[in-house]
Amino acid sequence: MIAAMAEPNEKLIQGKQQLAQSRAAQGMGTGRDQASRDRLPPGQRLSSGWPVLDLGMKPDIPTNLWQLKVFGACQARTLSWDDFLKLPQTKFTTDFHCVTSWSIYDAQIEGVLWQDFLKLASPGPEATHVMFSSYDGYTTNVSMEDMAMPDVAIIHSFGGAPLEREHGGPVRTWVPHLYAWKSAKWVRGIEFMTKDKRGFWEVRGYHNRGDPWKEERFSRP
Ligand SMILES: Nc1nc2c(c(=O)[nH]1)N[C@H]1C(S)=C(S)[C@@H](COP(=O)(O)O)O[C@H]1N2
Ligand SMILES: [Mo]
Repeated sequence: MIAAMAEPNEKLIQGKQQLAQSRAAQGMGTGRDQASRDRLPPGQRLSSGWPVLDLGMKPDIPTNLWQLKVFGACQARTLSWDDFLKLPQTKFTTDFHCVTSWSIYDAQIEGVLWQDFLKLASPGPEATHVMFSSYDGYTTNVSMEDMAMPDVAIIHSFGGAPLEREHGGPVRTWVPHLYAWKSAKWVRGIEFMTKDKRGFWEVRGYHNRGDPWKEERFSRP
C-alpha cells in the first residue's frame, strides 16, 4: 500500500463546483452546436508554462510500488511498471487545453497509445465507457468513442524526461481532444463500463464530455 496521503482541499473543490454550477445556470459554457475549427479553441489563451492543477495533493508513487489495475468488461489484469514499459511505446506531439482557459501547444509526450493498450485489455463489445481512477481519489469518465480518437494515450514522459510528479507522474492518461480534466494524473485504475457514469468533476458541474471546440465546459443544471 501507498502511505496515507493528504486530504483533498475541500474549499478549493467547493469553489470550482460553485463556479461551474453558477456559470451553467447562466447558460455559459454549456456547449454550442457548431464546433470551432481554430487550433486555439474558443475562450482559450496560450500559456507560457504548463500550469499545475490538482485537488490539493500530489501523491508520491514510486515506480516500484505503482500498479495499474485494469478491470470491468475486459481481460482483467494488474500491470506493474515493468509490464507497462514492455507495451509498445510511441512518441508524439499534441496540444492540451484546460477548462480554466489555458492551452499549451506542442507537448512532446511518450507512452502507450490507447489503440495499443486495447490489444492487451481486449474489452468486450458491451464496453461503452471507461472510468479512470487515480492515487489521489480522482476519477473521470470518457466514452469508448472518444478514447478511439488519435493521440489518446497513457503517458510517462513529457519533453523527453519522465513526467514530473506534479503533472501526474509516474503515469497519467492523455485525452488531448477533450478538456484536461479528462486526463487522469497518477492513474491507478481503468474500468471498462457497460454504461456511462460521471466522474469527480462531472458530478460537480463540469460537462460530461468536455469538447473544447464546442465549449463544453459546464453541465446544464
Ligand atoms: N488524479 C488527478 N488527475 C487530474 C486532476 C486531479 O486533481 N487529480 N485534475 C484534472 C484537471 S482539472 C486538470 S486541468 C488537469 C491538469 O493537468 P496538469 O496539472 O498536468 O496541467 O489534470 C486533470 N487530472
Ligand atoms: Mo481543470
